[in-house]
Amino acid sequence: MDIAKRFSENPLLKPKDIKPSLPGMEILCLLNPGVFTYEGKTWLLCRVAERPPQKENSIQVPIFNEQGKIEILEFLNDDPELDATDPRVILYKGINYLTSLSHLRLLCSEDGKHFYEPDGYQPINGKGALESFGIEDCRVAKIDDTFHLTYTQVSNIAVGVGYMKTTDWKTLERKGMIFPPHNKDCAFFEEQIDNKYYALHRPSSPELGGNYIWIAESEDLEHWGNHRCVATTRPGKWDSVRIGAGAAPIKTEKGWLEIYHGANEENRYCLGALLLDLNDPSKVLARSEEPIMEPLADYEKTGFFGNVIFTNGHVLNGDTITIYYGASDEVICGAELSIAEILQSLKL
Ligand code: MAN
Repeated sequence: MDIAKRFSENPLLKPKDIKPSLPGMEILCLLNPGVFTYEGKTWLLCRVAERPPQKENSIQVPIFNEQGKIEILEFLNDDPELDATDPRVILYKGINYLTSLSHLRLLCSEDGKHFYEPDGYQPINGKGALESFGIEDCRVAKIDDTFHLTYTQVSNIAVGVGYMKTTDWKTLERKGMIFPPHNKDCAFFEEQIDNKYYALHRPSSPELGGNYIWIAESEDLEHWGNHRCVATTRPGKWDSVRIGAGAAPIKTEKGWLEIYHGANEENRYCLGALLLDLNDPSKVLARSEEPIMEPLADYEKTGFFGNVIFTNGHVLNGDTITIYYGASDEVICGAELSIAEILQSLKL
């Protein structure tokens, strides 16, 4: 059952609400923000997906070249070797290219509903060979006074998890890839358990296994080990093909509550919850049978890639979780969920 209370102001942000990062680019999608509070405001670290204006007979694909400059690749629509059936990714001569290039952009708000770009903060761009197709879907975990950013690094050779950290959002320390390919959807726990840091992550194992949520441990947040599988996909259910963690797990009396996304064969993305043991978070105590939120509103059902609700950020206030989410891979929306109601839906 969908138990989310959507903001009446949705969508809160659309591609046309912000400026492209460079002249000659257009914003195709504004989506999947990491969320944090800082200096009394709510902040979104948004994924901005850009591309050059398209031509009638060809697809223009932007990438970062070795010099860190944007270069445009062109694929003719009538080329028999081109497969452009997925709006997000094309296949040409056996190689995948993304149709847009994503960077991360900071927006903030006094009321959590009206967001604007503050002066003095730079967009965060991909850098180096492992980010030549951009950076995406950043989670922000706050531990002490440091913000830890875990995000998807995309390039022609890999999809993996990158890590950077900051205390002031003006200077970033880039730490490189912490979970090698194929991996994404990495969320750090915001406190240690038994003197160890933990992270949820989502490796993909195409031959045996699948797209499952895993957990790992670390002493320093950079080097990860003792990987264990926490949850698998469930045939015949709403989360039958791929699952991935959202933002940092929420500590409750009953356990760590993790809101995750699950997709089925139709690429319909819904949200559900996992409850993990407080002392051993590799142990699942309960899991949503049905989604707690699913694409129902028009802006969630149609858009760049319809029938998608994807969250990787929230703010907490007592029992209320305000999630920010990408709808139809195109716009950013907000909704409130009650922790008590989620726990009740897990039939504890
Ligand atoms: C998938 C989708 C896209 C994303 C790529 C690379 O194709 O999730 O939105 O850009 O993976 O991460």
